[in-house]
Amino acid sequence: MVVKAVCVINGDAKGTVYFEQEKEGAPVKVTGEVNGLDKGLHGFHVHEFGDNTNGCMSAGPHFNPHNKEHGSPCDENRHLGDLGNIEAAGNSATKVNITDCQITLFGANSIIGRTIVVHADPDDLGKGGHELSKSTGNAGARIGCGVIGICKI
Ligand SMILES: [Cu+2]
Ligand SMILES: [Zn+2]
Repeated sequence: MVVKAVCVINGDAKGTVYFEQEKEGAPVKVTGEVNGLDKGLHGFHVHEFGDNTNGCMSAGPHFNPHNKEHGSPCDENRHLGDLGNIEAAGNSATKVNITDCQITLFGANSIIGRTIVVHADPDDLGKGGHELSKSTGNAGARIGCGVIGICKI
């Protein structure tokens, strides 16, 4: 059974991102676009809580149910929510087109009800040597966010 979800991102960065998973265990396709980003890479993560009562800050840390270190989407040792970066070209909308094999829309570790956060700076994917590299990728301020919700198939 296919599951689809959607996230409306608000803040200095605004956009809409869709999630689609054909069945439990299948990769999740993440597509959409984000506006208002400066040229370059911007960290793009699922954060733990679907709580935006204090803006993007109340979304908590990166979603990390397996107690791993921050990493790249390709790493085995990564937070579940680590989706890497999206790359803005400058003046046009930034396309999001990610296929991820770790996030899921099924079960206890579903990302539905959690928050997508877009950051001001590049995610160094855990390899930057900064004190924050292994926790946040040193991706800087949270410039846009939104809660992931179930959408019509
Ligand atoms: Cu983040
Ligand atoms: Zn992380």
